Amino acid sequence: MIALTCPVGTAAQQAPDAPQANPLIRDKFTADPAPLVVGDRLYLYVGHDEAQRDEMFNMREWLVYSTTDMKRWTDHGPILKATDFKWAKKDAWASQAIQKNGKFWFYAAVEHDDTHPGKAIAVAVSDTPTGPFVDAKGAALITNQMTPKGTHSWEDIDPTVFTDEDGTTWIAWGNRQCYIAKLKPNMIEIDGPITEITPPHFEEGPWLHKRGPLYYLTYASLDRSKHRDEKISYATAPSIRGPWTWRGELTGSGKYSFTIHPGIARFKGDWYLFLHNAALTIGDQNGSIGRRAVTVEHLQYNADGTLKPVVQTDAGISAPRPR
Ligand code: FUB
Repeated sequence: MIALTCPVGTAAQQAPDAPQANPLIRDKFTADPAPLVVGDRLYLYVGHDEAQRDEMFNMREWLVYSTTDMKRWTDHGPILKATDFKWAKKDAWASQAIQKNGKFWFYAAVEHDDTHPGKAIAVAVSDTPTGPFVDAKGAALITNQMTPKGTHSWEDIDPTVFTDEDGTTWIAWGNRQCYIAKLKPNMIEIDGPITEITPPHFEEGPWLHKRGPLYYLTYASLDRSKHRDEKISYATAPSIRGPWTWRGELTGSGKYSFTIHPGIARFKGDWYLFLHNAALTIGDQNGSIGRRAVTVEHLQYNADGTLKPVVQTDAGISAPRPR
């Protein structure tokens, strides 16, 4: 484990020097940020973008970073490869980790082998947030075949996990269709039916969280009739079971990026929205669809629980929290 003064990496001259400025990680391309708060530390799980030239995605592993002050980040290195799941072929796509029963459970999208063609959701487990993580099930938790209504093979991606006040953990996921199901207490099996909850313009990257009495489903959205690139939208509900009310767009698109991906956390009393864009250049490699960079912005609520629109900036949280 190497302690680094953040932003992590060698290309810090590309953006404002403030330690909290965007992008957060500058020596590697990273995407699909998923924060997890454990005690006084925030862990940030990301996919490692390694696309060469005009390759679309080349993502082989997940990385984790952590911070105690949102200024200095520690690089804990890779925690797992897609091929550590013996039944998976490739594609370390979006993930989220959660703590339960004294263990850390890591849910992630991968490409299944030919026994279950299409994308699938894997679950790994560790005694610590930084690993080592191992396949917790020896098989996919969710396969493309479990959601037969879907129209394409990459429908079962982007898991988000959330434990409700009664102790039940829920998993939501999807691309074009958004699904939700309960997890059994063992965290490696679905409990009961898979329900579709697709909100308007849902594309991918759902993120579940709760504040006060309201549940939030935040996601990458794409109104294909109007826009070329994804934005972030959200819905709220009085219960994890819904009904979900669409609240519209939360952000614009990530700079130069077709995709965007929300990850939300409350840390030391403040709320944060993690995202990615494609504005980072490393050496002669520019940002692109498969070379993204994670960022963070302040997240603010209105008195009625709706979210204030978030403007993506280079300054990020080095700028004062808006009031
Ligand atoms: O990073 C690969 C895929 O792109 C993710 O699974 C999606 O959310 C999108 O960011």
